Amino acid sequence: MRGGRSEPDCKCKRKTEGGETECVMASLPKLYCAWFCPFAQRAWISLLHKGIEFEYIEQDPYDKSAEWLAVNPRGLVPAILHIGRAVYESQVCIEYVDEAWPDGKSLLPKDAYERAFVRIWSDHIAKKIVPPFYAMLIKETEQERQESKDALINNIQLIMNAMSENGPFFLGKEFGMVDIMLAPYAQRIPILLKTYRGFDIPNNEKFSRYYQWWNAVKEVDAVKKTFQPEDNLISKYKRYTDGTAKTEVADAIRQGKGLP
Ligand code: GSH
Repeated sequence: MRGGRSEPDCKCKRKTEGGETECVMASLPKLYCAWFCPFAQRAWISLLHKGIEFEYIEQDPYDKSAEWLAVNPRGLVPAILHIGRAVYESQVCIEYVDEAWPDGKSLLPKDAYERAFVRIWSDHIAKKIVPPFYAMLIKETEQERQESKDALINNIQLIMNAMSENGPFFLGKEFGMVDIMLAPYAQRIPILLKTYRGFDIPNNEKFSRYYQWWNAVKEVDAVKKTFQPEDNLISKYKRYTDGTAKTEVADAIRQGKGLP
């Protein structure tokens, strides 16, 4: 168990003045996560950053058991089970966590335009950064990988240009949704793309705002707590580079379809 309480899903009853109540563990939100998954990492960071007590459940997302599909009919991590109802899709999870626990730190700004701005750039990450990241690992020809690399660099430059001028985070002083959306990939680029494709975002004047951003994000407590040993990630992602990955993401990239 990481991140939340370590006790098992407890069904015990306690006597209180008002009568019998269920143990607090039964009512804690549950995060269904997989240690290696960048999408799940977003939900994990959100819960940690908001300071919410939760139960971490390591879920094998490739085991499409009836029990798992009952939590998330799409069979993907992450999912958050809260008050008997499941929320899934990483982007939705970030917004849900922010809205269901409105106290304390906010992951999205209050202003309607700024919220829209955050969603526009979250969408950019989902559609323009995540696909070329995976394509660089999965595509078999040098030419396809080069095209993905060009797209990745270009689309990182676009988001970098949209970052607040003084930073360090996307919107400025507050860490939030766009930072959470991008962090798992910013973490994996210098580990996975460097190891398997000899690529990293150039650390030069042109990308200085990107590195200012990443140097701040990787020091945020909630982000740091989700980091896994680099060697474990490298081993886990090998299957993407040798054609053996049987995942929905790998299938979508191979078939040139949108990601799940
Ligand atoms: N759009 C989903 C999200 O943003 O939450 C994607 C989640 C996703 O693809 N998760 C992967 C998964 O559950 C693990 S990294 N894969 C199961 C499978 O491919 O069968």
